Amino acid sequence: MKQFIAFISALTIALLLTPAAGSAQTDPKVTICETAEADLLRLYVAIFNREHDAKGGQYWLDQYRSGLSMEDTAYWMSQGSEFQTAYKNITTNTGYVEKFYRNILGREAESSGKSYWISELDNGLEPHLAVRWIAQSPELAARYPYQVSDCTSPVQPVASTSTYYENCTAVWNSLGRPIKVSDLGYREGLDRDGDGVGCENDPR
Ligand SMILES: [Ca+2]
Repeated sequence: MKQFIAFISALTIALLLTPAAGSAQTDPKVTICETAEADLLRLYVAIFNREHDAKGGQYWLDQYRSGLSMEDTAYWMSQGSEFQTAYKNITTNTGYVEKFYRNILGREAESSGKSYWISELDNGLEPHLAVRWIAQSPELAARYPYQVSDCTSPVQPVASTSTYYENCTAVWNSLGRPIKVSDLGYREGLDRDGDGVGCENDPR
């Protein structure tokens, strides 16, 4: 029954989390009380490829505080449409790892990390658990240094890494060129063929 309720909740939140076009991608209106909750917000970044909004962030914090493990949280987050859509065309473990690095860490995988995670997946690690552990890397913590507060002060957004381009027109207006995987604001939605370069053509 508990699993069923969690499933229904995940479906609900998957609908809630579908971002409206042009909506702000960062909202600080949640509070965190322990380092694990900062990890949870970074897991949110890793799964959804964006920072939390108030509703989504609070929902998953509530689930976690109700006893859902970080592993189960990663699982149920990954059942949402955003994760499923982002990875639906992936057919190999190499493909997963390359995309995890781009989406989560915003860069291409170095060879040692790439071969490590491929072998973990080859040995049966489920993709959502790879995301769960990559989300705990010091590298992601440095990009999203959410501060544990007194449980009442909102988490501050990470302005320097929250660059968001609604579409290719916004990319070209800002950069004057295509957006690369190493650029802040790169996301899969801007790079349909997934080659690491988005908005190849100036749409203006
Ligand atoms: Ca492309």
